[in-house]
Formats: sequence, C-alpha cells, structure tokens
Amino acid sequence: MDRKKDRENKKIFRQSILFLCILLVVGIYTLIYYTVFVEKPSPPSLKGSPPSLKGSPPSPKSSPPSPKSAEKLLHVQSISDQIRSAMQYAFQAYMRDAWKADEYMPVKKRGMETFGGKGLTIIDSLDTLYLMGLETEYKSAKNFVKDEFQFKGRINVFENNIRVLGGLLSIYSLTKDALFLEKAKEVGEVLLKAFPRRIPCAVIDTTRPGLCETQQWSSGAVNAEVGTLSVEFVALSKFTGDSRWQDKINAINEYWHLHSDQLLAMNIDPVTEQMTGPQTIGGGIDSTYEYLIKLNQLTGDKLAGKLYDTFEEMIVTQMFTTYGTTTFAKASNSDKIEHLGCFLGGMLIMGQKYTKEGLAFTETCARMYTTNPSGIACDSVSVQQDGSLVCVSNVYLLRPEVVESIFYAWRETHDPKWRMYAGKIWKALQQHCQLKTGGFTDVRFVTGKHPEKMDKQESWFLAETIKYLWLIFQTDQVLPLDNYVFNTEAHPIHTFSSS
Ligand code: DMJ
Repeated sequence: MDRKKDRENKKIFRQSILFLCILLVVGIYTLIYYTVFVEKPSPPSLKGSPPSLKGSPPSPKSSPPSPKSAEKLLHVQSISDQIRSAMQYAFQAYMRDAWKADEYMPVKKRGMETFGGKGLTIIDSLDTLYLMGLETEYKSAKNFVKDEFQFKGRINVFENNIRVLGGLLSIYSLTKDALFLEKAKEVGEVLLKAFPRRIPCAVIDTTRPGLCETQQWSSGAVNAEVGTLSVEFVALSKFTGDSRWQDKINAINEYWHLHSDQLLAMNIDPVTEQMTGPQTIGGGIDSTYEYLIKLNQLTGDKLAGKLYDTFEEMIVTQMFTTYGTTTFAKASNSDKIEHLGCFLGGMLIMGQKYTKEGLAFTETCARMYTTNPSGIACDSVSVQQDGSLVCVSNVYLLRPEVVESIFYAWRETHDPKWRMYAGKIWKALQQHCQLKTGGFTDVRFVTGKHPEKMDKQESWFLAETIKYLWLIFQTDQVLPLDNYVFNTEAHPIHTFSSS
C-alpha cells in the first residue's frame, strides 16, 4: 500500500514540476516579447541626452517605474545603447583612419575625398553625435568646424546643400551656437552662385567663377536637385533675416506651380525651363515632393502646402497599386521599387491624408529586408504579380529610406511591429555590415546568407540610418515631430512660427 501511495506521490510531484516548467517558459517568452516590442519606453537616461541641455527638448515628468515597466525600459534602452555605441564605433574608426577625409573606407582603413576634401563625414555627423551625447567625438567635430572647415573648390550643389548646409543649420538649430550659423552663412554665400537663372546649376566651382555645369550623367538639371534646396535655404533666411535664399526658393516654387497640372518629370532644361523625362518617385525626383510638405511644416509656406496636396493626390491616385498583398507606387508603369523611393511611406504618413497607403508601402519596403536570407535589402526590387519581391540590384549601400519611413510609422501608430522590423534590420546590419576592425561598410550579394563586404562607409549612414534607427527606440519627446522637420539627410531643424 505504502509503495503504491509513494509511486502516486512521485507521479504527482513529477507532473507538478512539468507544469511549473511549462508555466515558466510561457512566462519568460511573454515577458521577452512585451519587454522588447510592445510598450513605449520611458524617457531616456541622462547618458543618451545631448551634451548641453541648451535648446534640447525637455524630458517629461514621470513617476517611478513599476518593476515590469522597468524591465521594458531596460530592454528598449539596451537596443538604443547598442545603436548609440555603433555610432561611436563608426565615427571613432573614421577618426582613427580617415580623420578630415570626406568618407571612410573601413576595409582599406583609409579615407576617400568624395566631396573634394571638406570633412563631409564630420559635418554630416555633428547632430547625431550631439543628440546621442557622444561628447568627446562631438567636441572633436566642433573643433574641426571652428579651426579647419573650408568650403571651396568644385561644389555639387544638391549634395552640399543637404549634407553640409543642412548639417550646419541643424546643429545650430539644436545648440544655438553662433559658430555654426557663421559657417552655414559662408556655405550659403557660395551656393547662391548657383543661381545665374531660376533653375540652379548642378555644379559650381569657387576657383572658377561663372562655371555652371549640369551633372555629367544628365543633359539638363535633375528635378530633385532643383526641388531639394528649399528647407535649408529658407531656414538660412529665417535664421539670418537675409531674404536672398528665400527669394530663390519662392521663384522655384512659382515654377512648380506652373507645372502642377501633372506629375513632375525627371529633367529640366535650365534655359528653356522645359521639363522632360520619366515621372518617377525614386532617385531624381523623390525629395522635390518631400520638400514641399517639409517647407510647409517648417514655416507654414502656403504655396508649398498647396503644391504638396496637389502632387500627393496624383501620386496616390495614379501610382498606388497592390499585387497580391504588396502595396507599392507603380511609377512610370514600372514594377520596380528603389530603396531610394522608400522615403515615400514616411512622406505620406507625414501628410496625414493617405496614412493607410503610407503605412502599407512602408511595410512593403520593410519586407525588402526580411525576405532576404541575409536580412539586408537589395537596392532595388521588382514586384511580381503574386506580390513577391525579386532582387534587381543586389547591393546594399547603407541607405536610410526604409528605417526613415519606419520611424514615421512608429511615431504615428506605436504599433510594436515597427520596432520589431527596426530591431531586425539593426541586427542584420550589425551582423553583415559591421567590421571587427572598426566602422561599417556597404555590402553586395545580399540575397545570400553571407553578403560580401565592399568598402565604403557612406556619410549618410551616420547622418541618417543610425539616427533614424536610434530614434525609433527613443520616446516621442526626443525631437517631437510637431516641432522639428528633418531635411532629406535627416538633419532636424526646429520649426519657425508661420509667416
Ligand atoms: C541621402 O543623401 C539623402 O537621403 C538623399 O535624399 C537621397 N540619397 C541619400 C541616401 O540614400
């Protein structure tokens, strides 16, 4: 009898242990899921705040976190810390091997002068370093601007406007340090030389006054290079009280107004002002549309707002389509999606009228990463009739547009899936683009499991990709979208009251 009872007791004991184990596993899994992805984090710790509080958004008051929300905070904080460390890792490698060069080749461990030697990576990184509280690196960058930065030689107007002028205006907007406005004015003076006519030159040269060229690969002006000056030029006029930059933009906006009865085309003859070529949404036209809504948000510019509404309507009604469950913008009758064109989801979310389409397109763009075994996106894909994505350009150039749109999607919805996508993309970048010897590189053959490293750390990776990824894991109080507009290189500028 006693043995039988003993056996039964043992059986009950084993079953209870098994039950407790199952409960434990389910509990841990649920905790991990909710901890990482579901709730918004509390305000970031001081570690992540700017070196100087001057000009930074105030942290909201909060009561002490409960043990559960403390756990969640720790997890989101840990991803945020990893991304912040990655910024430091990328910038320090550049400092070690390529200081003052425009961009960095992390495999060869040397610099490359893609912009004629202007210290481009330093200027493009200033605001990211500042926002993340990377004080030592920020101080070195600021000292470079103070003592060594020179803006001369051959100037690509569009690129220098969004990265150099945009970078300087943003750090001025965040810190109100007069040094940065002074340098921004110097840059702005040079860029004004690109306007012998309403349609600006693509290339000028401070050593050859009067030189006014188009890009070597284009016969006329490229649409986006004309349309992507407004945020920086108008901000410079607002900060200085000098209307010369604003005047150039007013004239260009009048030009868009004259051509607002249909979607914009890729090329503009600078003399006849005739517009020709494909009506795309990717590279070549992309940020012209983006800057209309951004200018409207920055200053309340009414014409820009009206133009944006007109073009937005045409983009959605004429381009948006769904194959299977894949929604995308079918531009110029092409089934191709460029990584560059993935800014569009974020732009539509910003516009608030076509948020649903913006979110759907952002999801399609996020899938460009998750459908590849490497977890890294192709630079362009083609959408098949069944909705699947097939790689067209099998490289990843550390581009930001997808995480940019995920950032807007997260701020709009707080749906945990957006943090989940961002977390996956971040992990894949760490795995395939980070070098053990320092820095991050672009890669190719991303459709395989082990992409091959190329050798360029694009400055936009530090200005945009890392910044947007980091912001996705911050609270909405860090650069609130009601008060800040990001230029197309992710440099935030505080809004000005409506004029
Ligand atoms: C960046 O320099 C900017 O985002 C620009 O608007 C488009 N191209 C790159 C990144 O892909």
